Amino acid sequence: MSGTEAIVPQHSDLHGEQTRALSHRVSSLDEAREIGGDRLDPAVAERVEVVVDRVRERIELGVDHTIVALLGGTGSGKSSLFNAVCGLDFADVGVKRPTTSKVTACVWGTGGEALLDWLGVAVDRRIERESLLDGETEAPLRGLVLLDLPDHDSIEPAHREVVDRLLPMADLLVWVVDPQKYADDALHSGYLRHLVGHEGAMAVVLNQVDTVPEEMRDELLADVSRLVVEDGLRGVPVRAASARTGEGVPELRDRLAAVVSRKSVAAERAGAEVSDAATLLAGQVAEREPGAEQLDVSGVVDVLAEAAGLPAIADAVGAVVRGGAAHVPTFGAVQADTVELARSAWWEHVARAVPGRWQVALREAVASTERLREDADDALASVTVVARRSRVATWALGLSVVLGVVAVLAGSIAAGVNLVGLGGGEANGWALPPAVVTGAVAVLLAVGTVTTRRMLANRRSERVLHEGRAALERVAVAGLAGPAAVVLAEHRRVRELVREAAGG
Ligand SMILES: Nc1nc2c(ncn2[C@@H]2O[C@H](COP(=O)(O)OP(=O)(O)O)[C@@H](O)[C@H]2O)c(=O)[nH]1
Ligand SMILES: [Mg+2]
Repeated sequence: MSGTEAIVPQHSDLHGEQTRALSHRVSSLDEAREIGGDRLDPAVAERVEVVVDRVRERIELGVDHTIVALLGGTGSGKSSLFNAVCGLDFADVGVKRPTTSKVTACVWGTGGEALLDWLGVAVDRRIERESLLDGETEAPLRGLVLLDLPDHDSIEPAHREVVDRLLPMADLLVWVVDPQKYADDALHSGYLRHLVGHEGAMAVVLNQVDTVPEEMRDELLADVSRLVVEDGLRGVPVRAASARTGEGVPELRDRLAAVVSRKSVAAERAGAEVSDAATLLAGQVAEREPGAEQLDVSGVVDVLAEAAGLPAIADAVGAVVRGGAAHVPTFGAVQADTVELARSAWWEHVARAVPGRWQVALREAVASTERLREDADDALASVTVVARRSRVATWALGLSVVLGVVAVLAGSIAAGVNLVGLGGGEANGWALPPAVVTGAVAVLLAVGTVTTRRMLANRRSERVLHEGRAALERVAVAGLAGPAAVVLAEHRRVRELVREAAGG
């Protein structure tokens, strides 16, 4: 068995489009349930799981085709019945078919190639039924794959294998017996007794009843039924037919049509179940996730910065550089209450976009108040707050004062004003140009130095503010926006999967 398992494809490989589509929807449903986890209402998750399991079981059998196999001993009339049901003359009648490669198949509709490949039906042993000429007469059998299997008494082990492979996928096994050999032990102990439990997918046809006198038919049918019951099979229908006269053939076709429609009803029901489960799941997610602007943490950064005294410190840095203050205060410890307020305001803004359990998940995912507070403190500690007066500026100002004094003295000499005993009280014209030049330089130097120092002060102040905010932003992103984005990405995935499960 293990040897054949390696080469036998999974049933899923054999299915047609309808089954694959349904299978994809079920997988989406299952994945959505799995990713959603405890963020879904447990009752909903459980219901979805039940649907997934049940529909998967159905999918195993495929929903595209209804597989019916005719089985029985040599000469019972399988091939003849096959032709009678198809209304074609395709299967070779009166020929022993000892090998499994000689399975003959008739497909109503199209597709099923993979299935027929797997069953080992040679390409020239396949025929498609249902042409335009048929009108609607063949419509009830649409999707049917009818198989004329090799004779079970021809080459037993190989045949057994075909039956075993077919069993899990076949919707109906029709055992064809004839009035001479219906009691054949090879049939009963070799096959029928092994099929207890599969009664729902079995039927027995007593073929060639045209060879049995009318008055003996009931008795014969009763005898066949008795043997079937003795095999342990209960509720398996036993019907008479004749491939030669056509008697019982319409009833057999009706039975096959019933199996086909039962299968398509089951497929439809499975599809509807998946849709219902998808609707249930859709109620567990929002129609969209909060956008980037809702995840923005600048409000939190504002509060943290204010609480730590960042703007005041930045101002103080500026003041020191300008020369108006002596020292800069240190960052204050951020209060837990303040952090908690900012944190919950942020969370509420983000979480209100998603249903309750996702809200809880978001709250659990983001950093705790304590954590945020500690991280904010650490982050601010790493911000470099250097503030000192510029020495160059101090020297430049000093120089401008000296130059100013020189200019005033030179001016007094020029004007002949006896300021400090210089110039002898007479106007000295030569001193005027140096006085004006020195005075102008002194003023320019003073104005330039003050302006430059103010500019430097602003720049330093802004830099502290910027660095501090950047550090706090990293904390807020790592503690709030980052973890929330992970939860919301999963929310998005669940939402998308639910949409796929719903069928587009
Ligand atoms: N009288 C009679 N002969 C039949 C009937 N069905 C098949 N046969 C004949 O039985 C022989 C074997 O038929 P076939 O379809 O090849 O049986 P298979 O070996 O089970 O495929 C052929 O000669 C058929 O003509 C039937 O309903 N009545
Ligand atoms: Mg045959």
